[in-house]
Parts: sequence; structure tokens; C-alpha cells
Amino acid sequence: MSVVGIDLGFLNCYVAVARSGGIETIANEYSDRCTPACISLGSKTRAIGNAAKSQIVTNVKNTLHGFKKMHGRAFDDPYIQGERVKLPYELQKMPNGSVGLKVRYLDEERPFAIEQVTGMLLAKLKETSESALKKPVADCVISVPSFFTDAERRSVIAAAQVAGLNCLRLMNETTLPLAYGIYKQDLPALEEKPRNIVFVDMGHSAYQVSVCAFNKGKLKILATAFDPFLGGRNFDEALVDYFCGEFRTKYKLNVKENARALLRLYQESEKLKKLMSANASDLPLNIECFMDDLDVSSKMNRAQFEQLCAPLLAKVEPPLRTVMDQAKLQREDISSIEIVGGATRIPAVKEQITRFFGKDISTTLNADEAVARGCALQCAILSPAFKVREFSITDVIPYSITLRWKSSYEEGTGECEVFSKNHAAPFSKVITFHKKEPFDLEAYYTHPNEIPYPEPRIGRFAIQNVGPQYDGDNSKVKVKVRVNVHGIFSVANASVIEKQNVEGDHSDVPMDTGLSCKNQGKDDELVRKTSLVIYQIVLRIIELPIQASLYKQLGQDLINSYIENEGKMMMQDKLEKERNDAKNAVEEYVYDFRDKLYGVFEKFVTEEESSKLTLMLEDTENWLYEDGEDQPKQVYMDKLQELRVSFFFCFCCFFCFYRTHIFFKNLIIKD
Ligand code: ATP
Ligand code: K
Ligand code: MG
Repeated sequence: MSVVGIDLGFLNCYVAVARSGGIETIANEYSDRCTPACISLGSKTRAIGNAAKSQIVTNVKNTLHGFKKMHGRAFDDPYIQGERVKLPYELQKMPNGSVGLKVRYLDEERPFAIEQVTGMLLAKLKETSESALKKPVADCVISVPSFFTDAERRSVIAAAQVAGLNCLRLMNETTLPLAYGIYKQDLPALEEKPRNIVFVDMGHSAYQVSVCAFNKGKLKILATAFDPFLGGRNFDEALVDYFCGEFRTKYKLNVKENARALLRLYQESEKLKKLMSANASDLPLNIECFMDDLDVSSKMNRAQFEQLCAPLLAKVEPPLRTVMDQAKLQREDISSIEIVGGATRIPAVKEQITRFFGKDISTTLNADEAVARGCALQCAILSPAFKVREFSITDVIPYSITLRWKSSYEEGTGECEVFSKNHAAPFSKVITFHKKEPFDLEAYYTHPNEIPYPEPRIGRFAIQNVGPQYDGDNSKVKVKVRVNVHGIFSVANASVIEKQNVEGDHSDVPMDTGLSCKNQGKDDELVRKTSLVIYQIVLRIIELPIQASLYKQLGQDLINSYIENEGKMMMQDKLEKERNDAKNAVEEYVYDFRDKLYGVFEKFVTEEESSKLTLMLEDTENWLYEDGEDQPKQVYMDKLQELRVSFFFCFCCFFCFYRTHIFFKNLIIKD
């Protein structure tokens, strides 16, 4: 069983795997290492990845893309509403208030939940890995933006479940330094001053920065910063807006009213943007039959582009400043700056970074594959099957988290920040409460303005079965809170220590309750009050049930129905593929037969037979384009059988003739 690392990009996805030879990025059936995050739904089947991307402008309303940041969001979320007006496909409100992506599939209008959509994409990546590795893949590590909140993270994990994948870890995209550090031989020793490196990733939808301290065998993220709304797509948008304006005056076209034309303009603008990264001179933009049968053309050069994008370029520096402030480092403390992500190829973006640090930037890492490779390394570390050299990774919590508890008559309302921003992660803490009754803990992000998400609530955790001690005293409830490997907060467990007074002499005191070791420290589990005979003894630790209701958590029933549905769609795709293959087989047979009929068989088949067969082949061919265009698999298989019989007849003629020929030849030689 292999474990794969998946970079789930907004535009481009990559899969990498750790093999004995090192890390390998896997290519798909088009020999492409990049699989577009794109799904096209049709009346018979789904296309996912490259095949879907080529349908963006032909199947406009049913081709889904740009959905990565819809995870964990409500339909009414301002981000979703902002995207909705720009997307060529429709969004709708699902019964649970979340966002649904509406398409026509199997001749029926239907919404898909974001977990289903990403599930389809992940299932495709799973299939790609399985066919490359020639073995089943179930476990994976998936990258998510470091700014994702819990609801978004849980939604991605659910999508993995839909795809039949078990996500061992959600890895922050800013943890890609792993791909950098693990093979570096010259890192400072543990006791030496660490080497600090800044990592910058600007993809299609987001911009993320991290500062990382390296020593031999370990990396510690010191701080992260981000602009979740700055990426390559914003530069494309700037170009599109510009050309829309120009085409309005020049050609009197309202491009934004025509979804297909707008999509083509996006595609051409992106191409132009990439060309401008390599070339500073005037470059043309030509689109034939753009709208109203009109060809349009324009041009742009790099200087113009930079001027157009000045407001975007001004957004490059602030996260760099923030990350350095948070890490409390000066520019001279930074050894190097590593950049990845497609949009860092824009020269002006690079210049902004260089100018800020006063230092050249390095491109040690593969700009497109580094995130997937980092994930694959994480897989290898997690997997017992691999002997990856010991490497410890400490990530950070991007937003501080506070716990609030409901009033009880002794304490009133309480609140405490359990994790501060940039606290090491994963991490667990134990908090002690003194309570006589069940109580509620509510977790939320401390500073709602810090999160790029409209809801600061994380979840509510009801700690149940709490009662007073036998003597009416408060019970001591220990609650373990955790930010786990996925970067998700939870109240992991709660327990109460039940005490009881026992009278007797020293020999009655059970010294080894097995509990004192679990509860070392300040707690006085065993109190010897006097030399007289009252002992307060820890009897046992009782685990308390916790009822968690997490913000925007999908119920397992719903996830299960998505899993079932994905299975059905896969089956439908498989049957449709088999049907198509059967049809193609008929077509190929016709061509092949005709070739032979006018080739090797020509001399052996009578003219009459030959014209009969030619007619039959022609008929079959016409049939394939008419009545036979859309038939069940069996019909094609029967047709193929029919052709085979005729072919066999020809072959017999050929064979008989040949045998006779040899017979006569032998006679002649004998004579
Ligand atoms: P995200 O990280 O936001 O989820 P992603 O990982 O899918 O997105 P990348 O593949 O890193 O994104 O980058 C894609 C972006 O990089 C696109 O906007 C693309 O146009 C841009 N890009 C790629 N090559 C170049 C280039 N040579 N010049 C300018 N931009 C480029
Ligand atoms: K990517
Ligand atoms: Mg990316």
C-alpha cells in the first residue's frame, strides 16, 4: 500500500510519492504531472482533470473549476456571493445552508456539495496514482492553505473520505520547507544557531509566506502570514478587465455578458501574462470569432502590465513584513528566500520580494511540485514502511483560539486563550476546571478580524456527567484540548478524579493506584491528613463523555451518502467507457477490414464478394454516425461479431487460395 502526497491546488493539482529512490511526482494518463482542478459533467459521463479543462469553453455551465476555497462555507458567505457573480456555473443553497455547485449531469439539473466536487477530483488523483504505482492507494497527505479554518479543513477531510482516501494529515502549504530541508546535508547542528529561511508561495488564488528555522533533522516554522486573496487569478482578472474595457470602445462588445467569450478572454489573458514573464516587449492578443463572429485583437507589454497591476503588486510586501515581525527576526537573520508557486514567476512579484529583503531569491525548489513533494515526504515520515531519516516538523497555529465556559455559581463566566497565534502545532494542553455540574466549553477564534472567514465559532463541547464530590466539594475536571495533525482544534478528552475518604491504618492505603503517576505534579491525589486514620484516596479517573457540535461539521450520514453517490458515478463512468470502447472497436474493425480488403485479400476475393463487403463496411460506418451513434454496449459487440464472421469468410478464401497455390507450385517443382 502506498501513501501519496497531494497538492490540492486552486488551479493545478500534483501527486507525489516516496519511493526507495526518493520522491517522485506522478504523471497522469496524458503524461502530465499537473492535473487541472476541473470537472466537466455531461449527459452520460464525467470528465475530470485535463479532459475537463478542454471543455471549459464548450461545456460552459457544467464545467466546475475555481472551487477550492468554497470548502466549509455557507451559501450566504460573502466570499461565496462574491465568487458567484463571476463564475460561469451556478451556485445554489443546499438544505444545510452550505454551497452547492449546480450542473446538468445525466440529463438532470442537480447541485453537488463541495465535498463531492473535491471528492471527484481526489478520486481522479487516487486513480492516477494507482495506475502509475500499480497498486491500491488509500492513505494520503493533502495540502491546504495555512489560513484555512477548522470548518474548511474538516470539509477537505470529508472530501477525501468521499474519494475513498484516508487523510493521514492535512499539511499546511507553508510547510513545504520539508521538501527543502530533509535532504540538506549542511544544516547547522542542533546546538548551533538555526538557519532561517523564508518561503514564499504565490499560486493562482492565494499568497502565503512562512519563516522556518532549520537545524539538522528538524524544522520549526516560526511564523506564517498570508494574503488569501492575492494570486495569479487576480493578475488575470486585471488583464481581463482591461481588455473588456478596450473591446467595449473598440468593438462595442459587452464581453462580461457572454460567459463563453469571457472564459476565452480569461484563457488568452493568462497565456499573455505568462508570455510577459519571459518577454518585456509588445505581445499580441488575438481571439478569432470572439463574439458576434468578430475577431478581436490587442496587445500589451510588461511595463503596461505592471502599471495595470500596481495595486496588486503593492500587496506583496505587507505579508513579508508581518511574517518577519511575528518571527521577531531582522532581514540579516535570513539566510535565503525560497519561492514557489506559479505566480512567483511574474518578474514584478519577484522584484517586490527581492527589494524587501535586499537579497536575491533562490529557486532551489521545483516551483510547481514542491508542495506535493513536501506532502509525500510527510507520508514517508508517517509510514512505518519507510526509513526516512528522523526529521521533526513543528508547524504553527495560524490564529489564536479561546475557550469560553458557561457560568456556574462559583465561578461565573470564564474565558481563556488556550492557543496563541504562532503557537507550535500539533499540541495538546490540559486545563483543570473545578465544577459540580456538567458544563459547556465554547471554542472560537480570538480575533474574528484576523480570519478570512465570516464565523469565529469553532464548536461547542458539552462536558457531561460532572457532579459534586461525595463531600459536596467541586470535582476537579481535567480537560485536554488539542490542535491535531490536521491543524484542527478539539476537546480531546475530559476526566474527573473521584476521591473517597477511607478510614483505616497505613496498610489500607493502596499506594499503587496506578493513578498517581498519571497525575503527578501539584495535584494532591493522596493526602495523608494526620497520623490518625483518615486518608483521602484517589479511587479512579473517570472519563467523561463529551458531546461536540462543531461549526459546519457534516454528519457522517451525509458523507456516507456522498460516498455511495461517488461509487455510482464511478460505475456510470466505467460503463460509459466500456460502451465507448465497444463502439470504437467496431469503428476500428471497419477501417482495418477495408485496408485488408483492398490489400492482402484483394486477389483472393471475387469482385462480387468484394463489392458486397465494401457495401457492408460502408453501411456499418454510416450506421455508427446515425442510428448506431448511441447504442448499448451489447449492440456494438454484436456488430463486431457480424464483422468478424465476414472477415473470417475472406480469410478462408485467402487461405484456400494460398493452399491451392502451394499445391500447384509443388506439382510444378516436382515436374
Ligand atoms: P493555489 O496555490 O492558490 O491553490 P495553485 O497551486 O493551483 O493555486 P500554481 O499552480 O502554483 O497555483 O500557480 C498557478 C498560477 O501561476 C496561475 O495563475 C498561472 O497563470 C501562474 N503562472 C504560471 N506560470 C507563470 C508564468 N510563467 N508567469 C506568470 N504567471 C504564471
Ligand atoms: K499547485
Ligand atoms: Mg498552490
